[in-house]
Amino acid sequence: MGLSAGIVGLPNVGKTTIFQAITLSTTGERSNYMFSTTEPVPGVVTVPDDRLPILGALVHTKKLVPAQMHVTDIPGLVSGSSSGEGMGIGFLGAIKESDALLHVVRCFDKEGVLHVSGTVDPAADAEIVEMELMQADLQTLKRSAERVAKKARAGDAESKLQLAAFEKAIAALDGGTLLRQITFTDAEKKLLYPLFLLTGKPVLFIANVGDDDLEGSGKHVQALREYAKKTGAQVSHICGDLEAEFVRMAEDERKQFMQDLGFKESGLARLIHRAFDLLGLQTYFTAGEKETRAWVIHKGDTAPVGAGVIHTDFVKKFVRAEIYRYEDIVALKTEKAIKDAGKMRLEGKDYVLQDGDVCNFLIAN
Ligand SMILES: Nc1nc2c(ncn2[C@@H]2O[C@H](COP(=O)(O)OP(=O)(O)OP(=O)(O)O)[C@@H](O)[C@H]2O)c(=O)[nH]1
Ligand SMILES: [Mg+2]
Repeated sequence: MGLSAGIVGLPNVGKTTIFQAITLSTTGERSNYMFSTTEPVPGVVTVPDDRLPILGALVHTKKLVPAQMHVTDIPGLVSGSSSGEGMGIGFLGAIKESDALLHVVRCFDKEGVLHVSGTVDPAADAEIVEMELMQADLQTLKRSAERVAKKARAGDAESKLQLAAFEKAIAALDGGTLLRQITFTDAEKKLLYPLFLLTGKPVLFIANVGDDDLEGSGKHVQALREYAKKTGAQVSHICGDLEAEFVRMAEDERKQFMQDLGFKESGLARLIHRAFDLLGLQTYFTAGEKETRAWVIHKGDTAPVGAGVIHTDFVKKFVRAEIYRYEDIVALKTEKAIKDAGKMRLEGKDYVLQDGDVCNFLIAN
């Protein structure tokens, strides 16, 4: 499954810095002037999971394949972007199909780094960007409403339903409410889905903190947390500059450095885990000598749906699954011991997969 997220925010707040940190790359232009990113840049994030190498070692695997997530770094948004200021909003098309938005907000004070409105004000800064996203959604909705209005007036039932859903969304946005704060019926959601509206997507605010607030407890992060709470979003903090440094270090050096700083997990791992929570995702594994791999699915997915992530055909051709728990192999060491202990389960098509299940799917030919 192609889990994806778009990175948004004001110019010069550290979007590209964080993009590089989480994709462990040096792709893209990172610099201290506004609009250094001029077009969308795609990247791949490897989802960190401490369990994968442990599981791989226990089954004597040749290859570890972690789960991946796609991210796109885009140019900064400013007040008026939706009417052509700055770089405009044409580039938003590149993130319209994202499952979530990562909204980077500057929470570091540093005189040398220019701020688009002069002062660091996380709540106001976040709001500026969200207003532009609202304008972008309004433009999309109004265009779509116009398109269906004629048929709706002529009595076409489907068009009437579409128009009603679009108008409900337009009214919300006109009243200053983000679409993620509105409750839509399943039928309305279905009608709105093809419009890929941005403010309806789940948002994880990334508080880009300075090295003087690695805990994320300073006033800027606090202000952002309040804003997020008010608007139905979540916050994770990360020090972009520091994490971008980690990327250049060898693994041992990085571990030592993190230990010295008292980090239990890297900002990257914390961020990904928050994104997983936000999107209702979880991980199951397949484990064998050839390959041991982490797969990302939604909480509540049944075994055939989970198998479908490996190959779409598997949903239909699913027969049953042999499943054991990651904790069981850690405790018992071998699959044989798991079987002997009666902990290898056979599950059918109604089984709901759990985070940390190790699965072997039996598929019909
Ligand atoms: N002190 C400090 N500076 C940072 C941090 N993150 C980014 N910066 C600096 O902020 C400036 C802008 O960083 P970028 O990552 O290019 O910002 P951006 O949001 O991608 O900017 P645009 O693409 O122009 O919108 C650079 O000079 C970075 O070194 C941070 O955590 N702390
Ligand atoms: Mg950039």
